Amino acid sequence: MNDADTLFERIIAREIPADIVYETDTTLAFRDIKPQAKTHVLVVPKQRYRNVAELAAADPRLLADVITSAHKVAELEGLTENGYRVVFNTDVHAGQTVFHVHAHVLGGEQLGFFGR
Ligand code: IU
Repeated sequence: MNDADTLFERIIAREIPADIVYETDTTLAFRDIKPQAKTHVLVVPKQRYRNVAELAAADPRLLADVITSAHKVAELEGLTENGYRVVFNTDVHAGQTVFHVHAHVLGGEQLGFFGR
């Protein structure tokens, strides 16, 4: 990975503040600064991969950690009774803007369908 650092490395390093809701040895979860649902938390692996496909290919256990942390966040945020959504935007058409893989955990209200 030789792109410039993203903001997420600086959040992981505690160089810039974030509203952190959960942390493990390998992952960090913090609230999205521009929430798209009543509850909107991002889960990132502390090690940087550009997107979920690169993470899956390089370290499937770490991808499992991200998903497990996403579910833990859902529990902590009270989302498991009515359900929640996990999204990985991947590259341009999906609108990925931060190239440090992150799972969006969305819920807390009825979500609409999505696409175009
Ligand atoms: P995307 O999947 O790359 O499109 O999502 C990036 C998200 O990161 C987006 O929802 C931003 O609001 C969010 N975000 C943030 O929470 N804190 C930041 O410092 C930055 C982006 I930069």
